[in-house]
Amino acid sequence: RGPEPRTITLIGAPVEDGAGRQGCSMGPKALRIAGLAEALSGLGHTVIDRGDVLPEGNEFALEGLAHNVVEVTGFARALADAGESALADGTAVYLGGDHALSFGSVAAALRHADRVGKKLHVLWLDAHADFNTPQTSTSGNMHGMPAAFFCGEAGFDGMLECPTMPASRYHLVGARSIDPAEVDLLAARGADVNDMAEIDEHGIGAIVRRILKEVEADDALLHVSLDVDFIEPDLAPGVGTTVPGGATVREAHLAMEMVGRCGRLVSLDLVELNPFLDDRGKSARLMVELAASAFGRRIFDRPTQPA
Ligand code: B3U
Ligand code: MN
Ligand code: MN
Repeated sequence: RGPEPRTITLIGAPVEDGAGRQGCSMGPKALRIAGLAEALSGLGHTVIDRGDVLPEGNEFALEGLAHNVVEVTGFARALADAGESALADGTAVYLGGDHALSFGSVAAALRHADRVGKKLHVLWLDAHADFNTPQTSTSGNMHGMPAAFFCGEAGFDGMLECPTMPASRYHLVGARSIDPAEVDLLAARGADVNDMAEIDEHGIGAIVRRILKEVEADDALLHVSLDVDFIEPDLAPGVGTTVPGGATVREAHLAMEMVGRCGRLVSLDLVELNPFLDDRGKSARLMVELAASAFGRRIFDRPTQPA
């Protein structure tokens, strides 16, 4: 017996202009070669690969420090539209691409949630908070900014049409590198920040269970954003921004299996995979396995959400 069958649209998002180094544009291809579609269809889901999104032309500009605004905005707008139509039919998986793709993917989820009259929660599995704005960023790299955007911070006016969400529904798990200005902003907005120390103290199961209970209590939809650097660099070397002390394969799988059992996942980002830095496809394959867990792969049937 497998999970409830769903329609899953794969959306290639070869954006690399949000990151400080090149290579993430090859991510969608690597995830396909690693067997993403086959892993999901093997669970009984209907998988539609709609190919890679092309960035929309624009002349958008931002004040402050933000590199490649036109490229990132072009992808964000195209992804928001592609994602929104995919969510009308079921669920979406975004094949990144750097984390700037989440300007578009979360915009799509927020538009969809608005349309069906539900709240959206976002589970952000990442070493970083990605909560900078063009005013606070010291790198100017836009992959460090999407969460600030969809939580409604100022500084992104006119970039992309979408409802925003309160930072209390932004659940960061795995954090171990947050800029000082981000720390202040996250605290001021009441974001749900769970750092590695918290994982060590309580276990990732307890943290994710508490988050999913909040999602349940709100009768909300869930978007999950999985950054390769959430995982320990030795286990997933294919990423440009490694930070030591990351999640283990077991911790990452447990988090994703719990997401899979909760039945509220509407969209999943697989981001920051840089095949140029990977070790024989190891990180790509791990991302595929984790995606399968999020869509219901389990080792043995047991009751939903253990206490
Ligand atoms: N917070 C830093 C570093 C960073 C964020 N996301 C990644 N790196 N991948 C910044 O550049 O905003
Ligand atoms: Mn990130
Ligand atoms: Mn990161």
